[in-house]
Amino acid sequence: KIKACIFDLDGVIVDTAVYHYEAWRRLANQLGFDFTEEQNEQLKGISRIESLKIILNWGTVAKTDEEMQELATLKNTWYVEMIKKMTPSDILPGAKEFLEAVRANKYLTALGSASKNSEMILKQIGLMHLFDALVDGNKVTKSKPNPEVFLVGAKELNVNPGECVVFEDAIAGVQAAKAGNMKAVGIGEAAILNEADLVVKGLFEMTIEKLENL
Ligand code: B16
Ligand code: MG
Repeated sequence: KIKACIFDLDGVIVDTAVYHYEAWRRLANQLGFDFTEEQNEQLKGISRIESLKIILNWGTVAKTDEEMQELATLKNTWYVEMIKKMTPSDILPGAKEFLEAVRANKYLTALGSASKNSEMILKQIGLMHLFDALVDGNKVTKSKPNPEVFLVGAKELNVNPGECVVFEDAIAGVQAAKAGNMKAVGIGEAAILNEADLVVKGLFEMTIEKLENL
């Protein structure tokens, strides 16, 4: 029986991918190359430092670990400037309504995000109060598809992994949920998120009935 819902942040509750792309692109441009929106898709759900490594590889730019830390921090400074301007109008369609519905039906809720900026984002969009637990890049070390972020979420909610449903837009995130023995609802295209138990276009398509039938 399902007892808890664990939500990814970027791509499920808000579309911060556009801000990540703008900030990473600015960094790449500064290093003398560019990358496409299509390439940016591959960075979804991937941690900050792993993303940087992938981007540097695209530009065939080599940096030391120390330089990489500096570049990641610089990108984050630009990214934070952008997310500081976020408001509740940035919440993706149906996200707030579905969170409220699951809570009204006595399910527990947790955030399971790779982002180290998740608290600031949730505060900006005014959704902090709808989560019983917050697990993000500050609490875990292993990137999705490793299930760590979701397993810690289940632990904080005091439920078994088999009692959790994960909502994810990234392939690596769906794989993480399945690796953790959880149900996975993919947010996006069924052809891409084919490992999920159910795929919807957005949380606006989710209902308590669909949740109970998983
Ligand atoms: P930060 P999610 C992920 O969020 C993003 O999809 C990914 O593009 C980003 O690199 C990662 O967070 C880390 O974010 O730089 O803010 O720590 O989808 O796991 O909510
Ligand atoms: Mg995501």
